[in-house]
Amino acid sequence: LLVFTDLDGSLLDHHSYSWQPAQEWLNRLSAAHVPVILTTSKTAAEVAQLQQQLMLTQHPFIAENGAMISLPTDWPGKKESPTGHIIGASYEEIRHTLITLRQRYDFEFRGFGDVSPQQVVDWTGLELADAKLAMQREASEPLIWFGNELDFARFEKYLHEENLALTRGGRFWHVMGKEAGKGPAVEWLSQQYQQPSGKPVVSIGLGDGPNDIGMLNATDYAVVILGHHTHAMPLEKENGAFRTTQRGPEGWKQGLDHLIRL
Ligand code: 2M8
Ligand code: MG
Ligand code: MG
Repeated sequence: LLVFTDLDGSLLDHHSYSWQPAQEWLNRLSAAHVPVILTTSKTAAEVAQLQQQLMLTQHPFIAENGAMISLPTDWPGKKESPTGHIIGASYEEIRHTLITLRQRYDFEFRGFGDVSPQQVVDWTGLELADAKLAMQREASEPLIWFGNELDFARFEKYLHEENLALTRGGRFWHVMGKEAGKGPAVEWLSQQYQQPSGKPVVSIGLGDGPNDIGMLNATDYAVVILGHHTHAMPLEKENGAFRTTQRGPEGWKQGLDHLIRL
């Protein structure tokens, strides 16, 4: 069994970033040696800290919405990792494209690269030190769009022409390379866990937002956690999907209570 989980609004509470209601399940999964693979739009710097706090450092993680896969140092299949660390465009390339498009078309948005750590604190409710970790971007840029819908459609089209894509997180739009995403990252990592014996690996995905749909489609079982947004969460296969009535870590617990009977 493998567990892929989103953080914000899923394992972590949308406002307090606490995972307390999920702790009991984390203990059980750890005792059963089930890898819990953090799959998030957060940066590697943020995830490294959370992995320590959650006692998950022995497992790989997926950061920046799938634009970054990090493997533990003793990972056996390391050589086969896709194009190194970053998938798609680098943060510098993304920022360059964003600034060029804004100068050319007067698009109204602000990304993490445009603002102070205090502004990120105000947007997210993170502690200042954590906001600074969230600003250590390597392969994706979160942004807030202030313009109109028509301009947004043009923005998206121009990003596509530059091989960039947009996905929706809990608070922000995220810009990253077209080929990056939680779905492809989960598929790649799941394959790494395939036993040479051919014994199938069963996976569970838990997520609350539109940026989690790829991950939820790529796992055998999906827990759609009730989100703080109004976006639809259509999945390819509705069988095998459980939709929680609780939010954040309470919903996370509810999902595993439903799927796993110990
Ligand atoms: C950003 O990501 C969340 C995830 O859903 C969002 O879009 O609301 C990221 O930039 C992440 O690095 C940061 O920790 C988080 C804080 O809420 O916001
Ligand atoms: Mg989320
Ligand atoms: Mg997320």
